[in-house]
Amino acid sequence: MSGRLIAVSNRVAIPRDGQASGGLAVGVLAALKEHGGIWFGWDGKTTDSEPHDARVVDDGNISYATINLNRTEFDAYYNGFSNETLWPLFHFLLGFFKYDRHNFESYLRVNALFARKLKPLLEPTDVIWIHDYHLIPLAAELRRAGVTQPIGFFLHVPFPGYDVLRALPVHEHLLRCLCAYDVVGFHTQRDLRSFQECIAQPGIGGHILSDGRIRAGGRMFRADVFPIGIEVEDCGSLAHAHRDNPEVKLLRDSLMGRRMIIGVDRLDYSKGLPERFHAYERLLQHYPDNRRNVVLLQIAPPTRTGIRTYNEIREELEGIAGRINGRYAQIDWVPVRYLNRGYDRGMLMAMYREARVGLVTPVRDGMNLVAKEYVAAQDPDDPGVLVLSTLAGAAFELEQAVLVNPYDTDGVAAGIQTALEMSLAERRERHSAMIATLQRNDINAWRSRFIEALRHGHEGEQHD
Ligand code: GDG
Repeated sequence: MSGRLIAVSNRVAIPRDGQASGGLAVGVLAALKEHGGIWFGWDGKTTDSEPHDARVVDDGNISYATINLNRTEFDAYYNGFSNETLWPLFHFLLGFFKYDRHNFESYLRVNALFARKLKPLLEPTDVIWIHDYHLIPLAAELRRAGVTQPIGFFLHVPFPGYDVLRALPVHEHLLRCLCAYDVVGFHTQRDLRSFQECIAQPGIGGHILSDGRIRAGGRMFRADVFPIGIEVEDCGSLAHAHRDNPEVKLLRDSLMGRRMIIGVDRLDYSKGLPERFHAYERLLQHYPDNRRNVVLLQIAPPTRTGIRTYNEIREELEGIAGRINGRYAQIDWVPVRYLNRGYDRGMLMAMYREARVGLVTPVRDGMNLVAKEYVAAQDPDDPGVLVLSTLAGAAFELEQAVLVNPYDTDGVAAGIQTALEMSLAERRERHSAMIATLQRNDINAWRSRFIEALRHGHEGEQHD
């Protein structure tokens, strides 16, 4: 069976000339190029009136179909239910979790709107691939509208165990929505096991069959693990190509031989940034030889600025960085360089390569692509060391990183010290093992496996 691919995500990343895209966009675009199809989603704009029908822009065999959203509805669907309810819940961070049933109703209405605007664009042989927690009810809405094509869902964030999920008053509703898919994909075995645990609860009554398929809600579907990867060679070559970019040179010169530790994260509480800054301070306290000799470069572009918690974490970090610099800085050395902005992808890769340590310490993360990009961007002859949180999905694959628990301030400080002291032979050995893992499971393997599962899963069986 072959047909077009219809990718759906909250935002559509339309490629812009001369700008390298990263992460999910690369995988989705490569899949769309191979199969032809549509990328459908929100255009990033809001209106005070009724949203318009999908506007379609064609580029070769790919069409970008976008809609706008009503401002009030968007606020409740995106800032409210998606990011103040589901995001903290799925990251096990109940201290940040809020629930408001009006936001949930908007979430359902926006999903119904997506279904209404997408349906007229569909052809009978299409397969539909829906991305992430913003759109969990979309398949159920499409089914209600009579769509019978294969529909897959990939969750980019972790899936919590039942004892966490049940904090959400409407958890059973969402679990039933997930049963409307043909394939549900997660980053790790752990997420899959949590999902199976939730689906098997009496309120849903799902049965896990011996071949891993699930029977629930009068349907049969597959849930499986598809760990997202990266374009490994591309990271390395971008890093190399941007080596002499004037800003990269400026960075290199400014280090004056000091060793750099790099962190790159959206400014989000799940990324463990305050904990990381505290651990770096502990490093300077407990291993004083590092004073004057290391620099922490933290790049943290702001996101979700419509949500108060995100502005609070920004202020908190500025406070901690200021305190560390106030306590330790000397006339010619500032220990923390905290940059609250984003950089071009090539420049980012080159900065990864300049860093002796990649510090990736989320308190919870679905996968974490920065960890993988950092490894791929290194010079294989003189690679830096990845210090990685055990609570990131990437830790299940990158076993040769220095693994740390982000809540253990002394442990992270010790992990950074281990990385800084590591011999060249050991750095090379760990790096080449991790590169082999990344190559085996790159971004193309991820999207091919998912689409294969989606097409295949739909051929044999349907309803039980
Ligand atoms: C979600 C899940 C999962 C960051 N700063 C800049 C920049 N970035 C790029 C990185 C990387 C991407 O953004 C971030 O990806 P992560 O995976 O680290 O984190 P999330 O954004 O939270 O992504 C996560 C992912 O989905 C994929 O499934 O791994 O667990 O939370 O590619 O390089 N890119 C540029 N400038 C920046 O300043 N150009």
